[in-house]
Parts: sequence; C-alpha cells; structure tokens
Amino acid sequence: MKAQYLLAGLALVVASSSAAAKRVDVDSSSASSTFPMENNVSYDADRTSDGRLSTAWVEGEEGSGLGSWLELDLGDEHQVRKVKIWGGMWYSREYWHRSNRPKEVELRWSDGTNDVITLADEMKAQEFSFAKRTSTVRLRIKSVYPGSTWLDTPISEVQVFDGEPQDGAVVRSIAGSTELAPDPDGTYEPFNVSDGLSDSMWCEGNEEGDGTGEWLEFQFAGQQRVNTLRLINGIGTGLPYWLKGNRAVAATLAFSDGSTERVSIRNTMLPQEVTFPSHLTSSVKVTFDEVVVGKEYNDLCLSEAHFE
Ligand SMILES: [Ca+2]
Ligand SMILES: [Ca+2]
Repeated sequence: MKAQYLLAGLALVVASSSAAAKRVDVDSSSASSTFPMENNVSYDADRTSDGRLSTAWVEGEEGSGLGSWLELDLGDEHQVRKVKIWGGMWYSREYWHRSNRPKEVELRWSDGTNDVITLADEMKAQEFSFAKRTSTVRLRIKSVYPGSTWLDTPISEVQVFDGEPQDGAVVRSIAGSTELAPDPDGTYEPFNVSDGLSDSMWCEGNEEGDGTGEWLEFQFAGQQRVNTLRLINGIGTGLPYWLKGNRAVAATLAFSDGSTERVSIRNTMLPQEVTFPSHLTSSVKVTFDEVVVGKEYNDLCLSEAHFE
C-alpha cells in the first residue's frame, strides 16, 4: 500500500479461469515435519487452509526439505477436479523471493496413485486439473527454486475443488473502476475479492477521493438469481491494517435489466451478509456511494465479495 497510481481510467478485467467448481473444506492437515514456532508465528500444516496468504506451512528438515510432504484430509471422498496452490512464502514479495519456492510437487491420492506437477517460479496462484476420486491430497516436494536467504520451503495456501456446483453465483469476470498498482505486499486487482482469502483484496487506485463512486462489476456465467452479497469490508489482513484503509458503508447494486437496489454495508472487519430483494441477472455492478475514511491509506478496499 505504498505507491498510488491510477492504472486505467475505466475498467480492468481479470477473467476467472475456472468453470463451476466447489471448494472442498479441508478437515485436517498434517505434515512430515514443521518448522518450529518463532516469535509466536506457527508454521503448522493447517496454515495452508486458513484462508490467509500471510500464513504458511514450512517444513522443518535440514536443507531444502526435499521429500517433505503436506497432507490435506478432506474427510470424505470427493471427485477432485482442481488443486490451486500458493507456493512459497506469500507474507510479502520480499519474503517470497528470500524463501524457497516448490518446483516439482508429487500429488499422492488416497488410492496410492500420484501425479507430478511443476509449478512456475512466479508469485501467482497456480491451478492444476485432475479427475481423481480421493479423500486425501498429499503434496510431496520433489524439487525447489532456491530462495536468496532461507533454505526452507514454504507453501502458503492450497485450495481443493470438486465437480459439484459451487455455492452462489458463478463469476466469469470482475471489472473495477480503478485499481491500486501492485506493491511489495502484492496486487490489488478486482478478482482478489473472489479468491476465498481474507487477506487479499481489491483496492481502488484513484489518487483523488476516498473511493466514493468507485465500482466493481461482476459478470456471471449466465443468468443467476441473487439476493445476498457476502463480503469482507476493507483490508481483511488484520485489525491494524483494517483501521488504516477506507471501508464502504453504502452501495448501489445495478442489475443487467437496469433495475437497482441501494444497500447498507456494516463498518466491520468480520464477514457479513448484505441482503436485498431477489433479482434474476447476468451481472451486478456495485457502486460504492458512501465510505468511512481510514487512518492512513485513503483508498477504499474490499477483501471478499460473493453473490448468492
Ligand atoms: Ca495460509
Ligand atoms: Ca480476497
């Protein structure tokens, strides 16, 4: 949140890569080893399914931890279609470069078969498609891209999807009126409101103003009936950051038939549900009409937004 640039005047579109797929809740996680807790920061296996990029599992072996594994227990068997991985230490761009990043990873399924994937050495979420019936997903590190400072290999987050229809409206793309330029902490693109992570966010990048009048437009895969917007208002990283950014307290929802609804949004960091009369629509444009100004960054941010 250091530099502010207006990236584009009107619309920045980031397309969703996925068809309808439902995220599977991880029941429990385990690992071959874990880096010991330091300064009250845990590197346990369950940090890879806590919905936060700023936390990670780190193996606790000597050296690069080749052969170390992380296992996600899905509880029941699922038809797994996709695994999405945030490899390396996503706490910040600097830490990502200083730590190892996994390169080749063997995915072992509960029937004992496995697939080997190769991650690119890029700080972006990477998705891999499968058609596998399994109750567990074990990720075993076979090779790494070496970090510039630390030898250990972290994985920050893993999401598993099955073939069931997802809850809520299937989003094809999200456009924003403006977007804050990437900085050492990451990107602020519109699609960050749709990734299931509380500490990734869209922030408007208009140097003028507090975010009033800025908008996000959600394009759905066909017509969807919606009456609820689930959201995390502001910077969801944690209370100190949340207090620094601007939050929305009122918005106008415009639907594809031209009708609109005005809604109030609570000024809270907790996940909230905004309800409105039901509409059948192929898109919703959310224009933020009123904001509360934070203590430091004069930018409106939204961490999650899902229509149902
Ligand atoms: Ca995490
Ligand atoms: Ca997010």
